[in-house]
Amino acid sequence: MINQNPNNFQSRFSSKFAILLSCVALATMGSTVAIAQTAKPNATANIFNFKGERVGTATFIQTPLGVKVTLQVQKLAQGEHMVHLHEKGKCDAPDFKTSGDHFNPVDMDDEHHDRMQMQNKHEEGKQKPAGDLPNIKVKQDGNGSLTALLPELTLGTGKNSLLKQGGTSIIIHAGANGKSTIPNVDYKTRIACGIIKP
Ligand SMILES: [Cu+2]
Repeated sequence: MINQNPNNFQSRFSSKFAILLSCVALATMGSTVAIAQTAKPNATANIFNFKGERVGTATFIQTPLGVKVTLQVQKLAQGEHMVHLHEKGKCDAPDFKTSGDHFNPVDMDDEHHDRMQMQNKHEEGKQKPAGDLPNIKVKQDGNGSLTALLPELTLGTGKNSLLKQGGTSIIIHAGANGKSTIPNVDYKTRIACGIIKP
């Protein structure tokens, strides 16, 4: 609409109001697009022991606070087991060494990194790898479950993503805190592995 009389207050007012309204509309559209782009896919991992038997399932859900992990296991030895996300999406039996080291990307902005260091210290004052979960406690019947939030990780894009190039995996160890659940097997032994997939 062309304002033909610039001295007409009402007309000037309404065209300014129209511009304001379109700004609000554009801003609203912009944030809708941003929300759509940050909505991340979920992921799962089927976990197998060295014999190829399925011993667990993990699901991964993106939340605004990080990745929420739900782990359920069965047919495992009673006791506490360490659980970590490892840096490669490979699970070659029997030792699962192809899963690589602990997943610990360091691609964080400084503020976030400082906050994480305050929250996440090991006994020795060393920062815990971003993909370390709490130990899972397996009952006498071989079942166990656990949920945890991994605030430094994402299912989106970038180095911190569980779905990054080359993938990631979830590893269950034979024991925790220096104690093994299996006689004559070191507590650090990798006893089960699952590739994390979208
Ligand atoms: Cu591990």
